[in-house]
Formats: sequence, structure tokens, C-alpha cells
Amino acid sequence: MTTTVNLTPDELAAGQDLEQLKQLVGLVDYDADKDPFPVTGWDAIVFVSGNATQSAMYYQSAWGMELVAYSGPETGNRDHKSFVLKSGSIRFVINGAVDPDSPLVEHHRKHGDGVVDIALEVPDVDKCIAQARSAGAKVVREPEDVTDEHGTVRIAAIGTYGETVHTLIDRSKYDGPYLPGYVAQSSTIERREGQPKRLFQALDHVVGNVELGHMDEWVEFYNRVMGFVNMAEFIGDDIATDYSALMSKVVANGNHRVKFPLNEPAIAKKKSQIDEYLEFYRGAGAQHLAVATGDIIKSVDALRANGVEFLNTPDSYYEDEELRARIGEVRVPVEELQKRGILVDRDEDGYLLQIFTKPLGDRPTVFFELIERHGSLGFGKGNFKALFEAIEREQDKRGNL
Ligand code: TYF
Ligand code: FE
Repeated sequence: MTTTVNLTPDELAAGQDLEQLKQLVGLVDYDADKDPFPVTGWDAIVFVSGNATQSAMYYQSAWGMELVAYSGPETGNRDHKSFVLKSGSIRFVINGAVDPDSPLVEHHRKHGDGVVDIALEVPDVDKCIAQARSAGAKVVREPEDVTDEHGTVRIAAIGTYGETVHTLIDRSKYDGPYLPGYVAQSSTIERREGQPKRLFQALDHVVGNVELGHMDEWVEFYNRVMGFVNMAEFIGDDIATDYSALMSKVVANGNHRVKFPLNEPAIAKKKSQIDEYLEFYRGAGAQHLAVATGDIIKSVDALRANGVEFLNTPDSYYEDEELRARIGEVRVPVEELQKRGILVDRDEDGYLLQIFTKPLGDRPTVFFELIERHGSLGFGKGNFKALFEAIEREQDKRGNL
């Protein structure tokens, strides 16, 4: 029998449309019974912020997210404030220190604003931890039940690259707003008139930057520990030395919902964008989050109006005859993409539209990508050159050599 683990308990409760998710993030059916480490999907992306109170406001006002839960001094948590935000099926958790002696202070001093936990929903926490332990992974939190009046979550965590962790959570027996210790809280910010209800609906992939020479080790970690499979798209040293100064491989879980491209720097004329990240993040960490939207045009227009800055794409990108021939027909005239700097790529399965923000925080580390998939399961290979040149223009402005 095939066990399908495609929708998280949250999504089942919310009546999420599976077909829509297939379109948005390239979800596939698979047999979870043969999977040593079954993963249903994303649970949350947990950020540390130097000012969670204001970051939570930013994700609401600029990115249109909805505040759903809170923990902090008012709820008995004297160490830090924690804001839980949602957009469609994605959950972001923004943590910031209240107590000057909070461990978050030291974390933030070192890494700045960034992602500390890429939490995953799993149907069987204990099975995953047994598999991870036998494959030699670092278990940073032993499985335990955490209970309140809303039920019980089973939770554990393993370490991944840098100081990043994967919390593994089974929330099928829990119906609270997030986790025990959190109270439901709703947004006080009103959506701008005419702005779509949501600017993104799901999380597509999270990219990790690791140190020079360590990419294959981390690919192997996800293969061996978590049973992830390698996807076809990669950036080899052929592309790397020409312009991008990075190498990249992609791993995905069984249903392809959780996709992790892993980058390492390559030696080139200028400092690699990955080296710049590693220097300012002080080590390996999450580089970009790609969020899926069903209407990238509307999303980009709203985000720009809300003050989000995107990388520029030169007109020459759109005027290239070869590009026009390669992409064929897409759902909007190329001029509409050009006006907004949206990139387009096509492969044997279909096409995708994508655009990248400038770094979101003070350090040149974490940024976002918006992606609208139309059949393509790739990551925009045809855009790597234009994208990396745009990133390098930004690096130049920061005085990178
Ligand atoms: O996730 C990807 O593979 C694409 C391209 O530093 C990319 O979004 C790859 C590396 C990088 C920035 C973007
Ligand atoms: Fe990406």
C-alpha cells in the first residue's frame, strides 16, 4: 500500500488543494512506506532577528503575512519574544531577545538576522530520529511530547550545516495556534487597498551556503541521514569559473516539497557571492528562501509598493533574440516581465518566472526569491548568468573586490 504524506495536518485542516500545491511547488506522489525518513513538508522557518517586534511588523506590512501566534514576557516567556506569521501554507517564526543574557543575543551578534531552524513536519518523529542517529547525525533535541490544552506535539531536532537545525515535528494531535506556550494573536495591520490577500502561498525551496569544499559532504548528509534524493539541476565548475563563482547541487525529500539547493564558493576573478555570505554570516547558513506565488506580477507590484527592493535586470536580457526564442509563449507579454525585472526560464517540463530581492537585513546574507512555476521543476538554470551578474553588481556597490 502506498502511504501518501503530502499534506501537513495544518493543511488538511485548512482544506488545502493538493493539485494547486503540485502546480505551485512541484509536489509529486511517492511511496512513504519505503522512506527511512518520511517528511510531509515544511513546518516553519524560524528566524532570529535583532528586533523581532519590528521584523514581525515588516513581514506583515511589506510581505502581507498574517500574525497568528505570540510568545513573550506577557505569556510567561521572559527570555525572548516570538511572533508566528503565516502566508498560505508557510509559517515564519521571528524570535528576538528580551533578556540581555538570552542565548539569542550571542547568536545574533555572530550571525546577524538569519534562519536558525528549518523545521519540518514528519509523521513519525521517533522513526526519523532513530534513522538520523544510526546515520551519524547530531541529535540536538531528543524526542519529547509537549502538551497543553490544545493537545500534544511530538518534537525533536537534528543539526545541519553551520548552527542551523531541523526541528522535526508531528503536530497531528495538536490544534493550538503554534506550539504549547504560544497564545493566538492576530494582526492589527490592515491590508492596503487593492493588495492581494496573499503575496505568496507556499515555500518552494531553501538554499544553504556551505564552506569551500563541503558541498558534497552536505549533499551526502541529506542523502544518507534524511533519505533525500538528488535533483537534476546543478551548477558545476564549468559554469562556476565563467561567472558565477559558486557550485550548487539540489536535494529533495520524497514528495519533492522540501528542496534544498546547496552552494559552495568557487574561486573566480572576484570574491564569490558565497564567500561574502560566509564572511558576514560567520559560517554556513541559509542563503535564500524561495516563496511560491500564483501571480508573480501582482505580488511584485504589491511588494514594490510596500518598499521591498528587487535586483535589477538589464533590458538586454529581454531584447536577446535567443531568450525570446527559448522561452516561447508565457502567460504574459515579455514587456510585462521586463517592466518588473522578472526572469523567465523554460525546460522540458514547462517554464518558471522568478525574481530575487536584495538582502533583507543589514548584512549581505539572507534574501528572498519569488517563483511562479508552470510545469518546470527546475531552479532557473537559464537565468544563472543574468542573476549572478545582477548579484555581482550589488556586491560591487558594497565595495567587494
Ligand atoms: O535556488 C537556486 O538554485 C536559484 C539560483 O547563490 C541561485 O535560485 C543559485 C545560487 C545563488 C542564488 C540563486
Ligand atoms: Fe532559488
